[in-house]
Amino acid sequence: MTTPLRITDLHPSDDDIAGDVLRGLAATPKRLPSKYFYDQRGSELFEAITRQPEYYPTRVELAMLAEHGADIARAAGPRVHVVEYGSGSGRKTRLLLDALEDPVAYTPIEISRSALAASAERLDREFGDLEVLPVLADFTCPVPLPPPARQADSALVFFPGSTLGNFTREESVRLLSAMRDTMGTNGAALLGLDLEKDPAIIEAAYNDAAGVTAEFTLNLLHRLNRDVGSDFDPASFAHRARYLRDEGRIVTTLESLRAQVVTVDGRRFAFAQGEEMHVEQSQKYTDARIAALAADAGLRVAAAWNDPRDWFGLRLLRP
Ligand code: AVI
Repeated sequence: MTTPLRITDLHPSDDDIAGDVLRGLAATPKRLPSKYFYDQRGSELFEAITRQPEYYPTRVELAMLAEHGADIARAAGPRVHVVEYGSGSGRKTRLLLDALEDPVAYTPIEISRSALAASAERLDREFGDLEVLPVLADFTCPVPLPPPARQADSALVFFPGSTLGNFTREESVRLLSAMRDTMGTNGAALLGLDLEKDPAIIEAAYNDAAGVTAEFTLNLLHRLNRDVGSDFDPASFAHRARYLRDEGRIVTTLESLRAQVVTVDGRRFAFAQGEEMHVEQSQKYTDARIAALAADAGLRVAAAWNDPRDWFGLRLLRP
């Protein structure tokens, strides 16, 4: 029998879901935080989104990690301690770890204990020689890294999937600054970022024909009904995802299909017919936008890779 991996618990504070929902519904326009998409069903639906023909980011990024692995490894340097922000399916991590020269340790940082344990155990099984040091923490704050048994030359933060795009600009700068503190002065961060392109391609990616993204968005209401006792009627809301060209971002809303009242924790919130509640943004990037964001966090772009169509980019940021 294998011994379970030891998790370093930095005691992240629990989400105040009810408080966040009440504050969001009291705002004008109404909004709900996109981080609450990812309950178990939401995570499964997101995995299904990544397999839709219209949702190109995952496919393109996986191909890039396979294609540019040797260059990324050269730019990152040998004997790195890989620190992944969040834990996905592990497909991208596997490609990165396979490409790197003699990686010393792998630390996934996650706020969900079950997601953290699952991803750490999977990678531990697959990479027998690699030390896996999972940390239960909120990665939007600097995280003291557990020291590997074998000394690493540097830390490499890995944040794929263009997940940075789901944060506001202000939050992104804060997150990148926290990353800079976590990686140390000779560390780096490898980010996957979705690039600006033909708006029709982007809009299709967030409005797949099979309706998986719509189901993912509406699952938020089912999740809130279960976890905060709200009485949203998911059938009375519709998924809308629009690309705002001037801002280079997809904004996803839930549109109320009729005039209705939703009750949360004894408080009543009226929705007009056609009223849209903001639930997610997905920023798309240009080189100028990436450089400015990095600079605001005390980082610079040290290496860059794009796919042949310039749809998706990998960027290595250093202090
Ligand atoms: C996780 N995140 C980067 C995805 C995105 O593309 O913004 C979430 C998503 N929402 C709808 N489709 C995918």
